[in-house]
Amino acid sequence: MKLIIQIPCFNEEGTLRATLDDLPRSIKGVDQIEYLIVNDGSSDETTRVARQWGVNYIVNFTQNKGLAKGFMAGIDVALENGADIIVNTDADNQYCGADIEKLIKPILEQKADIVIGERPILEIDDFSPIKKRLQRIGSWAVRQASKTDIPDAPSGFRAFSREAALRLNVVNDYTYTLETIVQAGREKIPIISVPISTNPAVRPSRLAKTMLGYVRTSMLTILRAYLIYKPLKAFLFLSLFPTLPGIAIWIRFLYFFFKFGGAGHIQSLIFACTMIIIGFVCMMIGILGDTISANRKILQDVQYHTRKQYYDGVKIQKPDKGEECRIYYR
Ligand SMILES: Nc1nc2c(ncn2[C@@H]2O[C@H](COP(=O)(O)OP(=O)(O)O)[C@@H](O)[C@H]2O)c(=O)[nH]1
Ligand SMILES: [Mg+2]
Repeated sequence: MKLIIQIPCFNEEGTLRATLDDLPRSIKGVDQIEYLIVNDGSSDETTRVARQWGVNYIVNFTQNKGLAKGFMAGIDVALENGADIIVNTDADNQYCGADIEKLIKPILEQKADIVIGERPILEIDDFSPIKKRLQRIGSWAVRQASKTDIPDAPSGFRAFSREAALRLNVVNDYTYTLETIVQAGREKIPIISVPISTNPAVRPSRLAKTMLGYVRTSMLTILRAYLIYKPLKAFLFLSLFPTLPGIAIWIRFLYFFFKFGGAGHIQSLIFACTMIIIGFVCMMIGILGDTISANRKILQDVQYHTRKQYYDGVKIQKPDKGEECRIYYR
């Protein structure tokens, strides 16, 4: 059983060493632990710190591509190097290395394929009351979109089984955290949550530079993830808003037409027809989205089998050369 712990980094020379030092060197039930960092175009000494510490893999982006792309690139390299379990943690030492054992336990016991670390949000002093409330609302929205019961959706402390990692798909550029939960819930990948502890913050958040920007991007990400999985339901619901009033006004027009011999109310008729047409277009978009979504399921299945064949193949072919650090340029 091989565990690869990956850390996405963007200019983390200040905190990376402490984060790496805190990671476990051995865990019961795991034969081998390796360490991977994704350097997302940092302009500081992140890579040097990682090499000096002795990480096994560095995925290097020459320019900044965002957390979601960094996360997926790390997953690819971990799969290629034979990870049976992949843990993601943050470079600012927010999470406790000792909790990794708790995080991977449900995977070792085959009770889940994805495990999310649940932070004690209400007890974190560094989070303002408004941030705590927004986190609660955001996690609620993800639970609705994903039909899961995950309490802390934006948590970056998570474990994935190899099987779950082979199925992961992230299309937005901003963050992987929300979309992966929606995917797991909608595709019935077993996902659970375990309580974890956190360390005090050492620097301001890089991802949530402004609260408003963070909320807007998160909401768009959740909405987009939901639309990918449930376009028909979403657009049928949306189509009710113009269609129902349109039909009501149209019936009113018919009433006057037959009762008073057809004079007047032309504006009402035009308005009613416009509303009904808008509703119809919405419905058609839903049907189109649904067909595209069926296509996506087939593509995803093909992608899963291709990935499985490829990564399981290279895993067997690549003997451990005992190199101290493999660097991947992406
Ligand atoms: N790959 C990548 N990682 C990033 C980027 N911005 C932040 N991160 C990493 O994402 C993790 C979480 O970032 P942080 O600022 O602590 O966000 P927060 O704790 O969610 O508020 C850290 O490991 C960062 O280094 C980015 O642009 N690209
Ligand atoms: Mg952080």
